[in-house]
Amino acid sequence: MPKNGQTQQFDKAAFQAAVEKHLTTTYASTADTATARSWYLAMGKALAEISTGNLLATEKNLAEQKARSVNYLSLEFLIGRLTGNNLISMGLYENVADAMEEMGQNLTDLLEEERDPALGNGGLGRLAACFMDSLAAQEYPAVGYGLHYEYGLFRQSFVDGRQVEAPDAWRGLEGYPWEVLRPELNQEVSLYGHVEAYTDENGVECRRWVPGMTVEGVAWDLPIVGYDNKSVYPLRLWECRSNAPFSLSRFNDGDYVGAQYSALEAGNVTKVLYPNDNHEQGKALRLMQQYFHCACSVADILRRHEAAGNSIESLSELETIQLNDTHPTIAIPELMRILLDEYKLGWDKAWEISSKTFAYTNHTLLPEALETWSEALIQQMLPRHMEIIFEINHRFMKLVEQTWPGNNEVKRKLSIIQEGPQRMVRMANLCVVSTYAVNGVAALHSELVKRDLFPEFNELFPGRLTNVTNGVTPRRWIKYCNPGLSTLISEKVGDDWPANLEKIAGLEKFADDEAFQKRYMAVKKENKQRLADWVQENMGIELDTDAIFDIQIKRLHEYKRQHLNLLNILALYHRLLNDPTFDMHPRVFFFGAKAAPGYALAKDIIFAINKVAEKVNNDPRLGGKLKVVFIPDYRVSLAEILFPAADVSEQISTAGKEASGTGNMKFAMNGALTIGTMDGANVEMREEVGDENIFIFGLLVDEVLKLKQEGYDPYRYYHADSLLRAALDLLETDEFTPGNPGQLAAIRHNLLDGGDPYLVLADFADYVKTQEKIDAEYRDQKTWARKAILNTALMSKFSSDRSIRDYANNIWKLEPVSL
Ligand code: CJB
Repeated sequence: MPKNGQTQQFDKAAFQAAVEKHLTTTYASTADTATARSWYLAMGKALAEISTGNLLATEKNLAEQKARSVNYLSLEFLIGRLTGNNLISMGLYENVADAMEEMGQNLTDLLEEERDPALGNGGLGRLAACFMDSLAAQEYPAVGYGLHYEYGLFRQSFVDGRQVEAPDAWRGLEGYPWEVLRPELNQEVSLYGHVEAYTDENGVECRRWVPGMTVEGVAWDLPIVGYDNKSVYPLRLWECRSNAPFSLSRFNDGDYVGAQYSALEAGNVTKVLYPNDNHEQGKALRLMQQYFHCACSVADILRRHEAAGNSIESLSELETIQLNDTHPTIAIPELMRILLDEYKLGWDKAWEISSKTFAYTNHTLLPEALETWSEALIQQMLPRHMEIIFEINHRFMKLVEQTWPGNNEVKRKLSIIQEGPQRMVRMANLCVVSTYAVNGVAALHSELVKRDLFPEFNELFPGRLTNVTNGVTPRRWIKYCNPGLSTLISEKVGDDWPANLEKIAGLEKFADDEAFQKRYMAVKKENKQRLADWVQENMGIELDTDAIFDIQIKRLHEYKRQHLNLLNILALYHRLLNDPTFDMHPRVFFFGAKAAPGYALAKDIIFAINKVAEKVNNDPRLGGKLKVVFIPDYRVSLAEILFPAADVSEQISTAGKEASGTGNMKFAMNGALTIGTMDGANVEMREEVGDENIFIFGLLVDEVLKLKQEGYDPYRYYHADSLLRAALDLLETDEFTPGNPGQLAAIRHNLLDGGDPYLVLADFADYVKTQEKIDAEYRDQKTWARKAILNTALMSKFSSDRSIRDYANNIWKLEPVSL
């Protein structure tokens, strides 16, 4: 296998000819008149010629070898820009830069022309993207299955400090250069209708679905290019096209209006990504998206399986299907339906195959994020699936009865069907019952899944519930986004660390080397300058790179506690103005976060931070010590500038609420020190870097539970702590909204009278104290450098290559296959 070099034959003249050909024939432009965008598109198309060839070769090889594969089903893949990353994986970055230079084009500038494919909301979608990268890098056979949304996650801007959403047409008019249409893979997807009983030619009583309508699934492949190898795996994204006019005669008379409405909806199935993170959205169209995604993907998996000459009985030996959260759960009854109604395997055989094929990842304990769908809705849209779900539950309830005879309480709790005025299907329960493995995403989270979310399931199915700690790809999140640090690392440990992150531990012995510390901090400074330049250019705010760059970037959510960060900023503001003895090292607090459009308090928090920013950034009394920058439209391409520039990483969720976090890992790899709670993967990061190299504060999981049980009273903290009181009371005044007092009061109200559900006030004092400690320690740059270097050196566990190896060895039982 080639090592860390160019993995492709590269013929510069042929490549340049391909670029020119696309410039003229695909984009109707000429070399003398083309815009930078056309050059970028033509270059992308020329590169896609290489990746598509390798994708087809990989597909053929895997089919011939009858290789066992994983199918990663996810409603979200937050891949970010592909061009730069793919060039690195292909080992062609320098070659292409040179080829383009000869054509009068600067590669760095062209890369800026690419819009982020934002086909995901946050951590869950980004994890899926890192996992695809790690599967390809290690050549574990895989197909990613997702949706080809016409509009990705909304674009965010601020108007007078408030979030405004705009549609994200990520493909532009011209389409995305890396995607290839796969017309031969189209699928027809059924919806609505009814179920009928019939007797087959052998006299067997059967059931079948008579659909009310069908839509078409069109496959688009994006190439996932293996780093330093030739394999290219497909990220297969399904686009829904409604084959209207639909056959009215196939509808029940009574459902005429509903059916037309449904047909209109069906034409919109893949229009837009639902913008909720950690919150379910019980809309019919969302269920339709989920089913459409699953129906296309399951059919494609079966097509591949059969085309390679394999029998249906061997499905679970050759294919495994990983469900990324419960969003693709309906794939389970879909596969059962096909095995029962089309292959006529009978329940026991169908169940044996299906339950050995699926595995499920849980990403959250938050009750509002655990999906349930009304029985009535499933019944209407997917009547045969509802029958199958009932049958799965019926058989499962028998098992529960055997285990806990006569115990209706436990039955009620475990049942896939939640009784009530409106019966609901609990998708997580369906997953646990119907899969061979269920994993949480960090050690603590997986323990809580076993202890608090599914204790009885854990008893019933010993060994099924397990852990795979998340990780992030070091290719995008170190090598590509932090070239300065990458050069430094390669110099010390060799240049194969991006594929073998264990090697990075070799930096540990340089942590006390003063010369190395200086160079490491010089790289940090350059990265801070790059961010400061971006902020100056795009926001008109001038920043001092000697200040501490303190960054919190993630979705806006109460449990992530951006408002705890804000309260500390208010406390600093108060002290700078009122306490003549107070001293602080200059600090810039950066935020980047989108709020779900319907999440009022999250939007209030954005507004408050923006208003506070406006004031503190322009208040001469603060002597430039305090700056607040809310980066608009936070996305992967901005994350690539932010992570390398951070001194301090904010990971301050209420203990027990953040399943893992993955931004925490990207920060630490890039040499930021974490201020964090004992939550999610922070716990394991602390184990790796040691307590002295991370700033842990706040209540522990069990302390949170205990405090809540005892009856948490936020006013107690308010009355006892004058600094907290000052910070909170500022929100009532017009200090930040001149002439309009009370505009920021909703946050204060939520924390005091709303019961402070995420214990912001309980953790405030410890947070402030820990931030003071950071302030003091930053002043000793040598010690700080040592700690930062150790963070980089000790992060190898958090490579997504390790996560994927854990899945492959412990769950999927997958072997690499090289091309
Ligand atoms: N997560 O991004 C989401 N969306 C959800 O709906 C549920 C969970 C996040 O998944 C990440 C990847 O596992 C975790 O790191 C993160 O803690 C979790 O909130």
